[in-house]
Amino acid sequence: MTTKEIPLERTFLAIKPDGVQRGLVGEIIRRFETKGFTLVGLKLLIPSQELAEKHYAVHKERPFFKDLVSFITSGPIVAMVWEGDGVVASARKMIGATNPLNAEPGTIRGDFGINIGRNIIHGSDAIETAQNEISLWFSDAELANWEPTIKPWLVE
Ligand code: IDP
Repeated sequence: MTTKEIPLERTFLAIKPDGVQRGLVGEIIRRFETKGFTLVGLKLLIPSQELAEKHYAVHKERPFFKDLVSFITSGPIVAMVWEGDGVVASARKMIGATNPLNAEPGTIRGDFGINIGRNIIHGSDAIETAQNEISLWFSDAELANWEPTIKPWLVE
């Protein structure tokens, strides 16, 4: 069986320090794996101040910026790149609304969070943002170009 050619799309996801501390790493990875997306990059790191400030640069003028950067650099995070058709928008749906109190049950934030400053996971909000975030967090050598053997059973 062969699969039709579908343009590959990638997104950047990061399990924030609260998600790691609460032991949610396995649960979160499981959700994206069982959905059918492909993991192409994965590392655990404590982000530097510089990296965190670059990542959240768009929020520089917001009142919560300082606390956000200080939180994101406070402990290990799990940085990931996932691949699959429509993965950027689909991952955002699976993550849920920014404020976990508004996030639907069944989403990661809806199932595991109660506070906007502790919302467990980051996901790129658009294809272009994803491309920028992936190159900010990962070198080309850290990304694996591979195709799961199960693909014909996932994609027509
Ligand atoms: P997103 O993570 O759902 O894309 P953004 O609006 O891009 O949401 O905000 C980035 C992050 O900044 C959020 O995930 C959250 O951690 C934090 N944040 C956003 N708004 C607030 C706020 O009003 N108070 C505290 N933290 C906030």
